[in-house]
Amino acid sequence: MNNQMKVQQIIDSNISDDEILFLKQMGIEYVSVQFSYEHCSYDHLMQLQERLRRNGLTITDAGCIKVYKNPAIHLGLADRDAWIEEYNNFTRWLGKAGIPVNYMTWEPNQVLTSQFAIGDRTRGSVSRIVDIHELEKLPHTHGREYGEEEIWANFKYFLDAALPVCEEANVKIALHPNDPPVPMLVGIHNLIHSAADYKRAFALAGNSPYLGMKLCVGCWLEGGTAFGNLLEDIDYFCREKKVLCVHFRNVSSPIPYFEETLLEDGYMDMYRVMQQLVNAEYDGVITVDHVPDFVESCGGKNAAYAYTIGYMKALLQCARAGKGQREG
Ligand SMILES: [Mn+2]
Repeated sequence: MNNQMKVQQIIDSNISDDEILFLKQMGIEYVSVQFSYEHCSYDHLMQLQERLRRNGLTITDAGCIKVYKNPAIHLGLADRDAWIEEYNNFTRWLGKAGIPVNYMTWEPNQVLTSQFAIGDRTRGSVSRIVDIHELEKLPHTHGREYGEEEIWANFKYFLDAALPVCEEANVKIALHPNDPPVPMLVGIHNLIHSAADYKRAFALAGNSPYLGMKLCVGCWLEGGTAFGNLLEDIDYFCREKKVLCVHFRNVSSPIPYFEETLLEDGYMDMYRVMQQLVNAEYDGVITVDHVPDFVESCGGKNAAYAYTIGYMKALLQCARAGKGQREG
């Protein structure tokens, strides 16, 4: 792979031939694969990789959501060792297939959302809307409160079991922030809700090169200054070689309330974000994260992806031109 930023798209493991062609038509060459649990096997991974390869697509990273967003691992439930073993097996398969990155997001309840609806800033599209004050009213999801120290102890337990396998397989873990990034919701402390939490996680891993991040611009913007300083953090974590993937997304404002918007409609100037990534010589993958739903009879979600990917690719080309880089 070349040493410039690579535009990637997230796909499901059950991707159709038409969807593969759609990616090719948009000029996508790199993919991130979300494996459904029934596809979670070495044979399926190899079959999919071969099928994608024939169509000019390279898998740069992959994960199985049921395994990496797993309450037993995150909360230290009775069957966590069995689930960590499943996680480690997935790491081993990725290693054998030459895919260098597995995922982790410490979200036993997955991404929390108030509603998917047309908002004030979504131009008539249904999009994700979060009102932290509403989410704060939700009851505990796992019977009791899981506090900060307990969650970090569970994370350490996971690292101790997973990192040696990562080293052996030469596969890194890309840790995504908690979304939305606030200290606690539904009775569970959120492991990663700030740039400082990332530094704590990396220190806990003994600064192993096998623990890195999915730098989710959307989460950084949701959290605002409580999360960190996005532009400075991009520079810092890129130079530390901790950024394994970038999620490119804009929101209307920082919490307590935000709507996911078109890239040009949120409160951040996404060109500055792209310039900062180019200036920091980030050479990994960059991917469109969530997109609003465009009207169904005009292409729906696919139209929204095509629009957003095109916008992101144009920003990348402009930022490279500004730096005197050529299209790579
Ligand atoms: Mn993200």
